[in-house]
Amino acid sequence: MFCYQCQETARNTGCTIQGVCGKTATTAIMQDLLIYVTKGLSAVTTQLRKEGKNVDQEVNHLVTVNLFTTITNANFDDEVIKGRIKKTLEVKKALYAQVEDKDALVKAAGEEITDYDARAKEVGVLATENEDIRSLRELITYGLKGLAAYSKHANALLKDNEEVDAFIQEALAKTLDDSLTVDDLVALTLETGKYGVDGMALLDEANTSAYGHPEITEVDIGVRKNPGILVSGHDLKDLEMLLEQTKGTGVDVYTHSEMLPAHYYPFFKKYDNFAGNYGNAWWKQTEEFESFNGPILMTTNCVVPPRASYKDRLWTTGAAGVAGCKHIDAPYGETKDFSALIEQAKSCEAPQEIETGKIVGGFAHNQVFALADQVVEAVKSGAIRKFIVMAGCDGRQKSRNYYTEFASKLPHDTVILTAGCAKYKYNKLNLGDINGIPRVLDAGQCNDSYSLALIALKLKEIFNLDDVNDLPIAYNIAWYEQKAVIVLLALLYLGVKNIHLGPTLPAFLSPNVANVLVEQFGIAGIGDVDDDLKLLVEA
Ligand code: FS2
Ligand code: SF4
Repeated sequence: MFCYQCQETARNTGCTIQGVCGKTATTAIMQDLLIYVTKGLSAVTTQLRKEGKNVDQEVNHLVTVNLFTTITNANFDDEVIKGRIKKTLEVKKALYAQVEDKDALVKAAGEEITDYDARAKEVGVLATENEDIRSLRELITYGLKGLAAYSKHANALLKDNEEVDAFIQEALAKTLDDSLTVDDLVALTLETGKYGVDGMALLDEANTSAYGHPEITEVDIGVRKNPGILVSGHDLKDLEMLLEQTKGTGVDVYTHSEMLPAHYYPFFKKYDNFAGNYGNAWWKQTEEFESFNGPILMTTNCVVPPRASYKDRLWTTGAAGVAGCKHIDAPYGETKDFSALIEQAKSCEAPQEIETGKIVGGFAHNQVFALADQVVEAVKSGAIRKFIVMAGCDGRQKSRNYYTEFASKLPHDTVILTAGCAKYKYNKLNLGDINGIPRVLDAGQCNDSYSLALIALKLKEIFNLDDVNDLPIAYNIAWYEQKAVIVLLALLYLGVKNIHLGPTLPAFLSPNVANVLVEQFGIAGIGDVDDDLKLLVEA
């Protein structure tokens, strides 16, 4: 196996024996094959569109779920992955027959595969020999994985954007096209960022039209006395179905990690049993799932392969999967039946309290625009000197304590704008407020980085600036998995420069590709906290 798609990749070069994430070599190569056949299918659908034929929505959904399945910490179930490969090959074969100009297609489009193991070993990342082409192909593929995840959440709320799906497939097909040069692929990388913005806008529209606009909310981080179900991952539709089905059962529902922002939506406030947030970012789950005592529903990544002590309480849905854990699913638009999970909860003890108190969030674009006068006044008077965007992901590595230290040492006239699970590094530090504006403004999940971009664009308009980079905003972003890649590409597309990215730069950037990002966009890594504070705050 060879995988270097996430920030925790071994020695910051690549996982080769097994994943630091817990992915086995068998799972890794099956995921490579799933990506390969999905690219082949995408070549077919792209050609069909060129020939003026329609591609069914189910095919678009197959592509996005396939990509999502291979995101870091999403799926550890080989049988599920093999089943997806089989299904994809079948759909591809049927559609291939409809293509008129078969000569226009890459080999993968017409390829039939029977020996999965043998072929899987040949189609991984290292199959591309030129390291710059490989780097760009992977950068694009990872961005598309993130985009597919966001699309999938919108699709669950019955919102689709055919242009985004067509782009995902066209770009996937292009990563198999040997005629494309480094320059072509750099251009395709930026185009991926454009569709990243569209995909996040689609999800924002899907979430806010279903659940209302996030608003300032205090979220309890303690526990109640009833048995509970813990929901993690990013899928709000799953949460809605679970809350509906637990009404009046005496079972409380708590959020974990990236599900925390669900509390900010007006719609979910009507559920009396929606108790609060339990625990921290994804990587602390092995301890926190144990002490939670009740069932846990993983709606997406980030899953850590479970300890035996709570494995029978871990359930998955959607793209998430763990061999040996129960999985509940239903087609988009249909209700998932969580009754077995709820029954299990009733027989469990209430969660063990690990923290008490409250955290505040809900600062997505609509809420911040409502506070615009206050914010603008604070900037004009000098009460707020600078905003620091510290969105992104959290992770296990000790080097990420940098972000806690950075946040705690920020001068008192600065405000952190955040989204994603990166916030757990500083959202319980009680950093205070500036004239009533909290110093940590949490917009929501990683996809709500879109809100941060809208806020920046709004401030640019209010302050009548030509360039978003002239705003008093600095970017110190933490990344871990591939959704952070699409967020990064989206910010680059919007013209944001000088983003600091850490705790390490992606291993999949070859020196030449990293140079392009440095020269064209001023991308930089992180350094010493005190030096970076000077660089980001004083500059
Ligand atoms: Fe965090 Fe994991 Fe959100 Fe990432 S919970 S690193 O999936 O997408 O952020
Ligand atoms: Fe390694 Fe990350 Fe790939 Fe897992 S996802 S195998 S940790 S690079």
